[in-house]
Amino acid sequence: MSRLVVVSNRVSPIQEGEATAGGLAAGVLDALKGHGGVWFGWSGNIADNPEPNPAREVGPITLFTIDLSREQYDQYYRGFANGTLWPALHYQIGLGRYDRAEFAGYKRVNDLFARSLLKLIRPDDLIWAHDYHLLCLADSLRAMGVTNRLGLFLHIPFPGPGVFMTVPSHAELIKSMCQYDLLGFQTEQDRAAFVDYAIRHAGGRMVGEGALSIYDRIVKTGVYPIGVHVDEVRAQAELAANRRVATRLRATLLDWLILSVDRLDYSKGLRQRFVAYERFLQDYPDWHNNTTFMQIAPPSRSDIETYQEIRRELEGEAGRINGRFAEVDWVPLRYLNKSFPRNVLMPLYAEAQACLVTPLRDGMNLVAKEYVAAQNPADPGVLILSQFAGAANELDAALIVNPYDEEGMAAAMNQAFSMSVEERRERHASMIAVMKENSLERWRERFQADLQGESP
Ligand code: ADQ
Repeated sequence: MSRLVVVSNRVSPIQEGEATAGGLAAGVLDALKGHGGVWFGWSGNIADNPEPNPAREVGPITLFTIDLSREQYDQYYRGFANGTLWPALHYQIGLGRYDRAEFAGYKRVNDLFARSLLKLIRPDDLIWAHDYHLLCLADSLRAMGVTNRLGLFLHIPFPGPGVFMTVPSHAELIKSMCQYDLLGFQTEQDRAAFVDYAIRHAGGRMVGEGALSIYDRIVKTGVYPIGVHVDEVRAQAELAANRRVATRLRATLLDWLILSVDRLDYSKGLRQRFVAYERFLQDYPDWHNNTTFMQIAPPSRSDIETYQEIRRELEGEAGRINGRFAEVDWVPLRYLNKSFPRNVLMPLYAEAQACLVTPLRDGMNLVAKEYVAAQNPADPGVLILSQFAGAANELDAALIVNPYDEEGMAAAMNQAFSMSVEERRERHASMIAVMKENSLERWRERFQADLQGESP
């Protein structure tokens, strides 16, 4: 079996034996733990004269990191990746910007990653890159003569060509992406959108299941919905040692808790969700004095202006809604700008009778899956899920809502609280079955096997 080399923007600061973070980090660590391998990426540090950091061994995994200069960080990370690609790929074209110098800086950092990798890789290594930060990495590696199998998994959506083409460098990006051997997407909609662009605008043609002939090469495309460790999440949610914060929370609550957990990001639909909760309080007054909506949303990317704006806006909305409805003994909305460790978060999920996961767009959304996995199967809570989260393709037994429809979301909250235990159990069992099928193990096994050129 070939050695696996994982490349992602950030390498998580992991320690052996420590509970790991969600999503990408957990999946990558799983993949590397089995047979060992290398994980390469940015350290998260900004330095005046960036140098590669000494390698670090964590069990069978070797971590290599590099620092970035302020200019590299500004152009690559803050600029093109998060100022241009993130909004465009989430269909938020009004929030994006484009600057040629930032795109050039993005390509230079992809080149820098490639040059650093060149010193680490062996001829038969499998190289698995992650996400929108590294769309041009394969192009850089090929230009340096690398012939290894190269795969990219895109964690976020890929939009229809009409939206993607609003990024002025769209043609160059697609050409670079086609230097990978395998392109993995979260949903069929994302894969189909990429293929649509490739065929209609880049001269590609299908030559087999998911395979494109394009730019004189064959590129495979596939759908790999990322999952969670279902049993591990439930075990964490139940563990008495993890439940201290959840128990404190319960002691302060009235009867009903609706929970939302997100990074503070405009793609997550937080403003629309706050307004929908206000609508729920307005249209269904029976739930006054016994319901709490708790939004956990630690700031992210707070040095980008659009992120500062959404933060200001939400603080205003939370104050306004509480001002309108609160009583001396009832605060309807609690807004927490902080993050919780996973072992604390899982019991909080288990405490909530409903979870609102209503992004305007999301590649997958692991909070939705973690919430379902954390529930007690005998008395599970209800997931209210946006139709625009990748997770809605699998979790169709959730209450599916349109995040732009505040009345519809308010009605779903009312329905969740009024649902019989039989119906809640039935919906929950159906979602657990799908999630066990599409587990995190299966995600990485399938991607790795396809990259290697074998079926699992
Ligand atoms: P994110 O946009 O970060 O990830 P999401 O999948 O919801 O979104 O969350 C990733 C992880 O972060 C989860 O495991 C969650 O528990 C944790 N997390 C989120 N908010 C938190 C909070 N407030 N406190 C503590 N932990 C929190 C990107 C894509 C998603 C895709 C993932 C994985 O945007 O669509 O599902 O990658 O592919």
